[in-house]
Amino acid sequence: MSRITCPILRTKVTTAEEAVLTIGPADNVGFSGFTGAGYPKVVPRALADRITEAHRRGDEFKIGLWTGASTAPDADGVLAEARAVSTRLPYNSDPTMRRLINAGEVDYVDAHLSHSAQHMWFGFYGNLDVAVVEVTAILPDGKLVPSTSVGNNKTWLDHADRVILEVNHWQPRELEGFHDIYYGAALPPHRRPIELTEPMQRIGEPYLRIDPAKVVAVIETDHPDRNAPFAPPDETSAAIAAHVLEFLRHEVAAGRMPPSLLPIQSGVGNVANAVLAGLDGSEFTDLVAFTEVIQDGMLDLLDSGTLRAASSTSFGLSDEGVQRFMSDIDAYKGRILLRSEEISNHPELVRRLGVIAMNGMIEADIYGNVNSTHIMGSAIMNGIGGSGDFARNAFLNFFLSPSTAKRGAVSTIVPMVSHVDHTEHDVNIIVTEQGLADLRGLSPHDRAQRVIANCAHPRFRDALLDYTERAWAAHPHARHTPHLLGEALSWHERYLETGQMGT
Ligand code: 0RQ
Repeated sequence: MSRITCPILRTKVTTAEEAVLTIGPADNVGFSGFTGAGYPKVVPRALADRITEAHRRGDEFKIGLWTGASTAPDADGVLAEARAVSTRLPYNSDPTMRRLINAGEVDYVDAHLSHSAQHMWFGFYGNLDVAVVEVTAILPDGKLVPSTSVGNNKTWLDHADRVILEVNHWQPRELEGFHDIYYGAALPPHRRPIELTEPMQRIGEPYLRIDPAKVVAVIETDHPDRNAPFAPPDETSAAIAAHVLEFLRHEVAAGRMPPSLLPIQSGVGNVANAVLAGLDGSEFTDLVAFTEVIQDGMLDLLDSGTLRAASSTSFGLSDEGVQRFMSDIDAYKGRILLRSEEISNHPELVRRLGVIAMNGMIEADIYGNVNSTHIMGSAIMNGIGGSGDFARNAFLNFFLSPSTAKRGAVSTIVPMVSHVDHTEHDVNIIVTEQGLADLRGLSPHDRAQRVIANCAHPRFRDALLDYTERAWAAHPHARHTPHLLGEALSWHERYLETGQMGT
């Protein structure tokens, strides 16, 4: 059964090699894709080949590459290898692309994901020349059934001059009905409230709209998403999860949230997955997620009934997770809703719903500032992603990390973070395997004591206390967040020089 039943768009079926001829040097290209789901599978390789060929002839050819979030080695990876990208936004986790960004060869705009669409609408990024969007099917009236992520697809399709569609037969046709695409956004000063008051409320339509006249090519593919495996929770991530759970129980007992909690958001990675696994074995039931990624841990929660339903913008599953989802896809319908990322991460909605945000971090400092993005202050890891959208507007936010990194050489609790993504004003709870620091309502003095006592690894605790006490003593007239400015980042410098933060 054909997946392309729109007569006009049927006539545009072609090959990836033909399609990429419509992409020119210096074009800005908007890809679908978010956490390895729903990205275009064949155009990136064909484009990389075309650009490699142009480079061989001595021609200049680079594109600006915009996405929903991370893609995969066969999208970001092949284009990075071909040196085909001049600018990249708003989030990347591909190691080859990361290397080029850190080498200064690719300009990277690391934006809050909820901002990326509106920054495009405002004109901050320039013109979008081409959108390359994976879909599950094209309906007779030209409407598009989205695939396993929505991300920025609506914005790219609305604003691009030209559109290339990849219709992926690998994606289950039954995905129709899993999406809610909101078409009510307006620019200031004409903005209206977004009328979403329940996490699973539908406020849009199940399909993406497209002007068929803009479609320059339609390609049929049959390729899997990235589907990265998850490590089973180890002792450290299980300990972090246990602290989070104990704290949630404490909050319910204190009457600050109902027994079924408030909508949960969980970031990417193994620690976040371990927290979800912890919830699965717990007494909590009837939870709901208002999040941006559905990873395996969330499927487990949906299967066991711990989670009633999940609103997201994307999947981010392992192979095993995909098999599980596909084999019982009808049972998930109505319990999973995929939205555009400007809605899944919308500050207005996160604040209204009272989301509990749980995200990884690279390091936190004694006063509670959090670095989510940069290694030793300079090298980008992935990007801020949705962590700021959720954390700043959440009812409660957690930042999670082992207390050490690099096989114990690095303390993730430091005197001063080497880059700030989430300021002390935004950060509620810091958790390591050592324990949990609830910073709500505390002064910087008390925050420092609590972070060091509860979260720092014992090997670094005395040095952190010593630093804090000396900073306090050195500034009799500046005792709000006192620092020893010459020493505050010396732990990072020492690591760069010796491979160890400790003395
Ligand atoms: O590097 O593999 O080269 O050794 O950082 O660290 O421990 O594997 O942790 O996968 O949970 O990622 C913050 C990066 C944590 C992630 C971050 C090194 C460490 C390793 C990764 P190696 P781990 P995780 C939803 C929300 C921002 C976006 C976000 C992230 C690598 O959670 O990208 O939250 N968050 N989005 O060795 C030096 C330190 C270090 C360190 C870790 N202090 N110093 N190296 N590492 N801490 C998703 C989206 O928005 C799409």
